[in-house]
Amino acid sequence: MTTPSTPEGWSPTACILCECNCGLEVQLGGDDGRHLVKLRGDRRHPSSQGYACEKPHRLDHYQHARDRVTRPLRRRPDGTFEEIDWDTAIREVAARLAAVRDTHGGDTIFYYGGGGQGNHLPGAYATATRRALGSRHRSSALAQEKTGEFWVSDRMMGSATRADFEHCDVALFLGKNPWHSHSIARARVTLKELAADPARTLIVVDPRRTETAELADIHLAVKPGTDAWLLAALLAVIVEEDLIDRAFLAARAVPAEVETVVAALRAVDVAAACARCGLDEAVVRRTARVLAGARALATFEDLGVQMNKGSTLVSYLHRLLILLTGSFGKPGTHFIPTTLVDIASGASGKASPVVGARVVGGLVPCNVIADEILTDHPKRYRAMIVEAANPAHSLADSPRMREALGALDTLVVIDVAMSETARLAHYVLPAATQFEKAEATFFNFEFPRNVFHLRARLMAPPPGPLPEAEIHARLVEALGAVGEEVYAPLRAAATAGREAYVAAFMARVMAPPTLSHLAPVILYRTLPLPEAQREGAVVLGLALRAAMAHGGQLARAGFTGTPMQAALALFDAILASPSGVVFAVGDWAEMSARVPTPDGKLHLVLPDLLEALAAHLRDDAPADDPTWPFVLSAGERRSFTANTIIRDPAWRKKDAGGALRVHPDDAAALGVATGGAVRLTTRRGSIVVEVEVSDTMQRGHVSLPNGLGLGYPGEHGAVTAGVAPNELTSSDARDPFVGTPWHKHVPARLERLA
Ligand SMILES: Nc1nc2c(c(=O)[nH]1)N[C@H]1C(S)=C(S)[C@@H](COP(=O)(O)OP(=O)(O)OC[C@H]3O[C@@H](n4cnc5c(=O)[nH]c(N)nc54)[C@H](O)[C@@H]3O)O[C@H]1N2
Ligand SMILES: Nc1nc2c(c(=O)[nH]1)N[C@H]1C(S)=C(S)[C@@H](COP(=O)(O)OP(=O)(O)OC[C@H]3O[C@@H](n4cnc5c(=O)[nH]c(N)nc54)[C@H](O)[C@@H]3O)O[C@H]1N2
Ligand code: SF4
Ligand SMILES: [Mo]
Repeated sequence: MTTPSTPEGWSPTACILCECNCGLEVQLGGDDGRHLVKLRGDRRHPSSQGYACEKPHRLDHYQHARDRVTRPLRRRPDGTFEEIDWDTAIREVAARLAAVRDTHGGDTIFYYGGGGQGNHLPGAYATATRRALGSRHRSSALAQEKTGEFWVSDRMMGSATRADFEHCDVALFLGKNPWHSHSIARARVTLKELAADPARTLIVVDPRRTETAELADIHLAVKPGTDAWLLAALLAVIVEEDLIDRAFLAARAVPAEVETVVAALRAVDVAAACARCGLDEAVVRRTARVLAGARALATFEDLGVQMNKGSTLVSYLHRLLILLTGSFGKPGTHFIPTTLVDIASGASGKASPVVGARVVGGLVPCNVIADEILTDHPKRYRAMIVEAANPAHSLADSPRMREALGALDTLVVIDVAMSETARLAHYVLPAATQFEKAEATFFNFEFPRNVFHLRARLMAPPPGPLPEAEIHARLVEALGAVGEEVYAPLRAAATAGREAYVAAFMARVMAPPTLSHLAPVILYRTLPLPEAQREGAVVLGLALRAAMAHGGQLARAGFTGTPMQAALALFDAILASPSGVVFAVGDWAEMSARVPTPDGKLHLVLPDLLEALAAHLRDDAPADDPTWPFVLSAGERRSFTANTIIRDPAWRKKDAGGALRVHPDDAAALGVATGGAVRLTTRRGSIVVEVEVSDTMQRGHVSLPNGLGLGYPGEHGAVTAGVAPNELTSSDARDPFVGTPWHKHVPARLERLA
């Protein structure tokens, strides 16, 4: 095989099932030597250090999926697919997309996806295809979860932040269950350490008694959807009892802004707010004191609040909590990560062309995509490229999403499997799996030592599928955007060594008349690399950019000299480190100098969100509509869920049916027991679902897992395990600022089956 391995045949790679991308070691075997037969955590991986949860051990269900796409497919008029060869596929896809561009404008070609939890290089290469087509609008899953947080954080702190849970003394998880969903390195080790240490406090805000809440010192079981009330109450107590970190704010914030926010928070009626979120005022007050009294407070908000009513307001109040307690810029608190790729931009750009929705970080809100297509507006999206994503399943209101995808002139899907989205495509282009090409981790948010992992492929793809880098290179070439006239001189320069190559690349590609928009493909075609790492070519471009932007941090990690020297040293280290490398070393003391707001200050006042807070406090509409006595959280992370990355339900060792969790009293009232079934109805749809009676739930709150309800060809015909949550969600239930969905708060009804 093609990657360095130990004498016992262990080869380094990474888990692809959540953003942590823990380093793994794999033994290949089976009849064809291509099965992932044994997997274990890789101790040499600098951030996961041998850690792995239960999910990756059966990754062979991904590598050997029965619904793998192995040849390019073209849809026939009757809806069935025929296999075509790559030359035909590339020629026809390029011609169809070029026709859309020439008739309606490149901005009517929409791009969705670009990377899942473990594969991020497709999005980088797709930039070249998009630019060659003049496509401007795009989106990804981030625009249905994180854009609210990014947007407020960008305005307040100049960047998204992450927190240092390893060194905090107080940890707060807000609508986040890291025991299962992770998102921080070695999550369970860190959580257990927090729980075991009497000097440290673990606080969890979650309506459900989650696995993380079980470990917590303080579990605030809010009523679903009332986090804004809780945060307002916590902040109000901190202000009322004068627990704010005045010294920190004097040095870092604008005094008038502090006073404005303090005045706004004095208006909160703490007792009333606690009543709204169903919590005992004394407990909330005590929690506020613990948060404000922390030596170092680390916090994390996630989908429980980000996919819920008032999500952007909660993100704002959460940021106020971070700033008023001075929880930024010292060990154990928040920091601004150094990344090789800026995927967490909160900059607000041009509105979406049809709906006029706010675009954050260049991403159109997922919940308006169908509206951007199903209209006769001249600038509606006419064509779409979907890559490494499954929007027909993962976005709100699947029936309407299917209708929208079906209304496109051209839908091209680049995927490894015949996903729900691929089934609607005009062309399906089969991709190599993440073990058949080089791939990389972009969600590198550690601090101070930040890790980048380029993993070599474990095996060549079988005949048929191609790495996305190759697919995009062929598309860009078929569009006539670049070719040998550019490649040949760069290949010639490369024979004189990498420095000569970079000099030629800078002169021909990055200097005017620039070809920088095609740089990923040009690098892929011309930079000599070992076969097993070929798709890593674009990383050289990222290293060059990082050396210019973060020279000091690269230098501390040992990559010194001119930006070009540092970038080449870093790139060599990445290629030579099959288990990942520390590419940047940050410095807490520098964190103050690095706040990238225009005036270098932290900003507490966002007038639109202070207004939203005031409106929220005035709102006395009854929270409950008797037509819908239940709140459904649609899409919970559980032990064996990983979005739709593994489609084979046999992968899942627990909770095979993906049951609806229901409180014992609610189950008793319905006359249903674990394993029984009920009818679950929302404004959008109605389905029959298996029940798991669980005293971790509150009365009136039910939850469905994420990523289930996939059609899969089983050994004896098609199988579907569980239900697809977005058959039940509505796209208009969304945040007024950034359009993020309220998937965790779907009004619902349960009925006993006849
Ligand atoms: N096992 C597994 N891990 C994953 C993934 C996966 O599919 N499976 N997916 C990854 C991805 S893409 C993401 S974005 C992350 C998401 O990670 P999380 O956000 O942790 O995942 P969820 O389970 O969707 O939601 C978290 C919690 O929100 C709670 N919640 C529901 N309603 C409310 C509410 O009103 N208020 C509060 N405070 N909490 C509420 C739920 O009870 C749940 O425990 O997980 C990542 N990790
Ligand atoms: N109701 C509800 N909906 C949700 C959520 C929820 O909590 N509730 N959670 C949301 C969240 S946070 C997220 S992140 C999204 C995730 O949803 P999406 O971003 O749509 O991602 P996945 O479902 O993981 O789909 C990944 C696709 O990539 C394919 N794939 C795997 N490997 C490769 C590869 O190497 N190359 C290519 N080209 N394709 C590959 C898989 O076959 C699959 O079709 O779901 C969201 N949807
Ligand atoms: S924490 Fe995430 S990346 Fe690590 S082994 Fe588990 S699923 Fe894989
Ligand atoms: Mo996500």
